[in-house]
Amino acid sequence: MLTIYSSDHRLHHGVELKDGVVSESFEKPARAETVLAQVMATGLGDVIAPKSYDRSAYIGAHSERYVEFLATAWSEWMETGRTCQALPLVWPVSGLPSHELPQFIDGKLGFFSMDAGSPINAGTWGAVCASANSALTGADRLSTGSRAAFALCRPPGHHAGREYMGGYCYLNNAAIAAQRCIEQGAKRVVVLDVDFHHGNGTQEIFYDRSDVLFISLHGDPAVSFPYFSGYADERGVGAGEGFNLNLGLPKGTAMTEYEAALRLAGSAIARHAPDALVVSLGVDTFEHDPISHFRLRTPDYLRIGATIARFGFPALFVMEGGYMVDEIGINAVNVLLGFEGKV
Ligand code: SP5
Ligand code: ZN
Repeated sequence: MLTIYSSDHRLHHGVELKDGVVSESFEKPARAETVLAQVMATGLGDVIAPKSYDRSAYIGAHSERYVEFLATAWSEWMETGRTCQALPLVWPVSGLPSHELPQFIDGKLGFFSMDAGSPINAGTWGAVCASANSALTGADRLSTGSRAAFALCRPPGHHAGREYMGGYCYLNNAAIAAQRCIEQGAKRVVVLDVDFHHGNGTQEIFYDRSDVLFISLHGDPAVSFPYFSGYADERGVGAGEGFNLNLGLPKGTAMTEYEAALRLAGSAIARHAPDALVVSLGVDTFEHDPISHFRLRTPDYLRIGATIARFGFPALFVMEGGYMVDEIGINAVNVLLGFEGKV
């Protein structure tokens, strides 16, 4: 299986508010390095750099003004004389009267975010573009007949909505790839999200569409980030009604229950009969993940990959979360090896 990877991910090294203190984010460069090292060590296949894409390739999943904000936020932040990373601190929640776009960067940061998990610094936009371009390059491989590809994206993308960043995400790589598949001729696409967290951004982007079916397996939002989406009654709207499937799972979920949910996903995928399957591949479902609470073990990831292969559709794997850096490589690549039948 081909891997698409850019060392430009290193340009982004974010901070995170943890227990009242700003410190290094769980979402750090070593994550992608560890996955790449495991791709090489297992001989998964060739590794190539992403192609370049025009910004217009991100529109469709995102609004133009949001992409413009991401591209210019750091320079606007610096113009105010600050050199620390830019973090939002105020949000237009439903009880506040104005949802107009502010002119000042502090207001814009809140307007275009869902949380303070996506800091912006000098290298963020460069890394974000390389990440999205990796997913686009993978989508183009599928469109030209490949059975599978792995976009080793960093930063991740599935929490990013049409007009907001959050949860370590900026551009929604999986949604951008799914949209690219449609634009390149796919009639139907499925995005299957196996990251521990609900893929709220991907859900939002395709919520009113019947061509892209979104399925997410995740920690019950009553007790898990992102808390405000991921429930079973979120089934899509308008033409998209019935094309969104949320499978929330309780704390402590292990492989037996996880596989049952994956089989349910498989039935829904078969009914949709997609031309391409985009897998939002997070391995924060791991038993030792520092921010999650499922109990999947390293060999379980081989079975997840084998199960996805049995669905029988061309698959683009897009890297999302996974924060146990020592094991993120073996767990992520196990899914890919399982898919390839190399078990
Ligand atoms: C892509 C992805 O997996 N994003 C996840 C974003 C999660 N953000 C919330 C992190 C909360 C961390 N809580 C720390 C608890 C440590 N015991
Ligand atoms: Zn996650």
